[in-house]
Amino acid sequence: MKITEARVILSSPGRNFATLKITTDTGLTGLGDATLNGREKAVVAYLEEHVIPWLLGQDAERIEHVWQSLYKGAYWRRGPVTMTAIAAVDMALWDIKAKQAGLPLYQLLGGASRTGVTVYGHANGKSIDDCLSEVENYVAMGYQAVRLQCAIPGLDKAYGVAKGKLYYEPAERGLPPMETWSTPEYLDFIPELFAQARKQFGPHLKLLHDVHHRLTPQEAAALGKSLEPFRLGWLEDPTPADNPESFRLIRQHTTTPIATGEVLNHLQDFRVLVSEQLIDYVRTSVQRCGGLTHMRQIALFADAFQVRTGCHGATDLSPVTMGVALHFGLWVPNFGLQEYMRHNEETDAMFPHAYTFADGMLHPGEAPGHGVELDESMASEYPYQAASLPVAQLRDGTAWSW
Ligand code: GCO
Ligand code: MG
Repeated sequence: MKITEARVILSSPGRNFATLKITTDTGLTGLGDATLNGREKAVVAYLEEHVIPWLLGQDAERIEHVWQSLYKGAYWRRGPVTMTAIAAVDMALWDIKAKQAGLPLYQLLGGASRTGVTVYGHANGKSIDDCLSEVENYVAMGYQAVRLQCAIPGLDKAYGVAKGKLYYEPAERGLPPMETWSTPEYLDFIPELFAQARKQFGPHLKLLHDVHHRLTPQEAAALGKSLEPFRLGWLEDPTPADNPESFRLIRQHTTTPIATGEVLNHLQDFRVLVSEQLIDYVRTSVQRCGGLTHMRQIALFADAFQVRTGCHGATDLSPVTMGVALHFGLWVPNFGLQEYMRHNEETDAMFPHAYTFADGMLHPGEAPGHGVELDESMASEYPYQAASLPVAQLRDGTAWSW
């Protein structure tokens, strides 16, 4: 089955998405997600200039061969742009293979290991009360796990709090917005948020929190310790994950479960984190790490060390990624939890999908392929708008991790 056409479709139904559409000589088509938030056009250029010319004429059935050729053939290895571009191709080819077989993708992976994919919602608030009432809304919708992000008294902005409740989106049009960060205020405040949440919601609701890379290992260890009485489901990205050895210090001091790796994109990035059991959940996603082909490898490696999946699923991962992630999550033996930051109505309408939500779980559905399509005429009505993620500074102007 030869690849006859491959195109990137940019759209912005409230936020930007880059979607790769691959067509074959059988008429079967497949979709992959190529969105890299705030750096979309770098991936589009990588695909259009360097990947698509080679892809045309390749055999769509040889997914592994295409993956290895794109990865090894670039000579330059890893990195978010390369791995997102490869992921888009990989997702589209798995979509085609499953459509060719007439099966939902999870059946090709080995079938369902569970009845559904448990997801967590993103509750955010301007105060503790505001945040807890958002948690209540998620519980009312059936969620069994909720991540709590709250404004910090004394700071103008904090990750995860803003514009819209259900549809949180950090990127803003134009140049990057600036946020001020201060660790002492944050460390003083967060334990109180979780003390109140645990008291209000009892022992069983899974409560999560994203530090968003802002602490030093020592500060992260201290935070993990102070949160132990409230038994979090996980503490996410407590310190930047690009120095995996720094998680040793966190691990030595706290039993709070740790999730990391949404910005990582290769098995080698996780080798120390996983093999030394420094983390409990791997956060990378099918979209960030070269697609299903490589995500499988990372997940099965993690399984050998009792580390589970906790895949990234923010709004910048399009419904195409969500579709593939759900087939993966339904199959993968060491599934942990899947993030589900809901898309806005326009996005859901633009990407008609087979996945459905019930009782705190998503199910990928039974449509052949990954079950997500793109309404191209609608996409053409929502053109790409340049947008950037915020950048953070300390009060004295020092650049900080956002
Ligand atoms: C999360 C993430 C996101 C990122 C976003 C950046 O855990 O959901 O941290 O919200 O900030 O994906 O594009
Ligand atoms: Mg995160």
